[in-house]
Amino acid sequence: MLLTWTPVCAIKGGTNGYIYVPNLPVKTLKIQLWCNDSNPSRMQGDQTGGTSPYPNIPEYPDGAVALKDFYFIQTYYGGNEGGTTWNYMADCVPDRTIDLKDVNTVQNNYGQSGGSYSSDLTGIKVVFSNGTTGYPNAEGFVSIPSGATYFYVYKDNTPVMALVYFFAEELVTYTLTLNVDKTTGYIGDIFTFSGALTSDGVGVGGVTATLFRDSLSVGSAVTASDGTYTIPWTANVVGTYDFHTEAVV
Ligand SMILES: [Ca+2]
Ligand SMILES: [Ca+2]
Repeated sequence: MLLTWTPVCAIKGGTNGYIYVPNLPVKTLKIQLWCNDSNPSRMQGDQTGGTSPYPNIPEYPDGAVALKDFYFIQTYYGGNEGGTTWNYMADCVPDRTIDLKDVNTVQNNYGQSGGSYSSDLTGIKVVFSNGTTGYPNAEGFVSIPSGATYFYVYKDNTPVMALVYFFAEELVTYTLTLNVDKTTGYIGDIFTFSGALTSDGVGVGGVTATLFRDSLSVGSAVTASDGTYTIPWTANVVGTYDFHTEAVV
């Protein structure tokens, strides 16, 4: 589901980890890459040349600061966020304006190549201007707290230069609960498992919840409109088991 989202814009941060929240209705960010080069500052200004995963934002770093990068930034020279000639990816020293600082950065790093980036988000966190810390989910998404105007990206508490995409969509967090009417019984007894699938506290109906006894599927039910489900299980084995439910939304 998330993979079908189209980003509104992208920003490649500074070596101090700083990135501002665009002055746009964005709700979610995605950490795409971070620079794991031994000298990350030499890759500041590497804004384009690579193959972008999103056609509407063709700029993507390629590990080299070359003519393409220079011309790209030069095209937007003098622009300010919200102006007619503006491109977030050209703001390589992120500060909502494309001025000499951006151009000089590309010039200083011009000719650097072989830079490396990582998409391994282990240890990556985002600290927002309001003090909230966000941790990327498996796909790299982090909710932007309302009112946050900027953030810093860290890897194991060290600031990193990251490429971040911004989305208008809100990140939805699903919760699946499980209860049981009793925890002991005899062969032939019916144990009634129940719970609810919710998204940010609201029930999600029409989704199949599957009950597992250890790793074995032993029953399923479709959630009602309020997200609740009930799965009976008739004890047919002796022993102590762990039960859990799973749902694919
Ligand atoms: Ca480049
Ligand atoms: Ca700038």
